[in-house]
Amino acid sequence: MRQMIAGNWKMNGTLAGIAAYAAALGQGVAGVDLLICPPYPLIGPLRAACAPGIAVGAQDCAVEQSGAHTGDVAAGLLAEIGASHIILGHSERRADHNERSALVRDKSRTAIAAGLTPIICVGETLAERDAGEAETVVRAQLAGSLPDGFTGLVAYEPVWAIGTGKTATETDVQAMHATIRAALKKQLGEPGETMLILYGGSVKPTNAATLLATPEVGGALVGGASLTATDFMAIAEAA
Ligand code: G2H
Repeated sequence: MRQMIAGNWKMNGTLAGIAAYAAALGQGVAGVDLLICPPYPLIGPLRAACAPGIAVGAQDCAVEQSGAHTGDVAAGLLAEIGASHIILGHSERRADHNERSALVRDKSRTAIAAGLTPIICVGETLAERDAGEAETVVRAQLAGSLPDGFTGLVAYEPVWAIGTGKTATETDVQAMHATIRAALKKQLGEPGETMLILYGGSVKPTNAATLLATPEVGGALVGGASLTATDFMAIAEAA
């Protein structure tokens, strides 16, 4: 199965930097799906600058389809300007904006109705892991965040490994991805058997090959290392 390497620029990137970044990605890497999720204002310009085979996505959307919601952005508009995917339920949104799994599930329904493919993020904090609750927390997030009949991707991002330089060990990743696979099969039936499960959390060129070769890892969600096109391409080449 083809792996996906997705870049999450978070609140980084400039309009001035788009052309050089897109040029460095070129046609991407054969056999690997590439996706870049920049801040909202850069989605259209990045879509225009990148080769058609490189997907562009968003990092969030409103739960409503339209209306009086100042500052929010509609999923339909994101699709109209060229987004094909959308990250939902990232731990930074769960923590900074108090997003609960029920909201992530509703946003996912809105995004799918607009034609976007969601990447739903789940992951435990260090305190939850230390308390032996990592699997319970992740299972609960999956149960609460994925709507019935969900079609999309899941990303496992242990909160303690995000932007910290700490990466989960191969053993941690393999165990949690197996837990997620079992939960997806139970929750979704047959589609859950092949749904891609990305790993995210300090993925970089030096650890990508090991992580991407781990059973049940269907690709990577890359934050910091996606800001430099050469690092992002090196990760994609490791897939
Ligand atoms: C996890 C990841 C991308 P980083 O948030 O979603 O970021 O690779 O910087 O840990």
